Amino acid sequence: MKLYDRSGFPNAGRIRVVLAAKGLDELVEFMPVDVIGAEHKSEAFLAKNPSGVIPVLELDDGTLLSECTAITEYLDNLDGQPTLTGTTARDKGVIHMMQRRAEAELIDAVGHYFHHATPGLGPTLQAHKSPDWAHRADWGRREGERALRGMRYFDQILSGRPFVAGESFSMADITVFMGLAFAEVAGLAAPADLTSLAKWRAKVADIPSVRSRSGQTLVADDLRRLGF
Ligand SMILES: N[C@@H](CCC(=O)N[C@@H](CS)C(=O)NCC(=O)O)C(=O)O
Repeated sequence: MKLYDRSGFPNAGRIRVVLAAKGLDELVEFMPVDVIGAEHKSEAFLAKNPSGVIPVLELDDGTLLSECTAITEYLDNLDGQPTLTGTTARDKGVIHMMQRRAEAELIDAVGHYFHHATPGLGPTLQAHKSPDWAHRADWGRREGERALRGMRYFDQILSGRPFVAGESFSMADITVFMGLAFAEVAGLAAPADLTSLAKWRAKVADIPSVRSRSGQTLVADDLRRLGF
């Protein structure tokens, strides 16, 4: 399998945690994509994923999988023993519901804020992002507010259960965890009064598959090179 991604990016990080959790690193060839140079907006990359985002998993038979949820389902079910996506109909339903909320209300909202209300990843990529800057910047700021509301929602959820989708660590926890790390880099740190969220975050940071990726600092190295 080939994984088109870039170390340190939040959605790429979601799949790298999944690979660690499932012990699959050795089956994967990592194919770095120059996101800052907008390689993922090139014709060659758009042929792999028309949405123009990483990560993309290319299977040995040439099948192309994009979208972290789809990639996670594939990787988690490869050995017939899913641990991150649920085993019962009920658990699968709840995990997918929370995964979608973690995307829409947190990690994607942070991404929209970062790319449209801040200089994002610099001018080469911004040319693909904000052709109508003023309108987009306003939308981006509202997405930032949405992400902060999302954090408050997950804090409330985590005040009543150990993990985002219930009793067990799942792909929804990985998404919220990466969403919070991305938010911090984008300047949207979680408010200090969200104590359930903070306790859960410290617990998740210590789960071996998550801890094993902690050296791959989220976006930070690339941002430093851009002068942030
Ligand atoms: N819904 C997508 C989101 C992927 C995504 O936003 N990836 C980011 C990297 S963390 C990206 O490629 N950003 C570049 C861009 O938006 O141009 C997924 O689940 O894979």
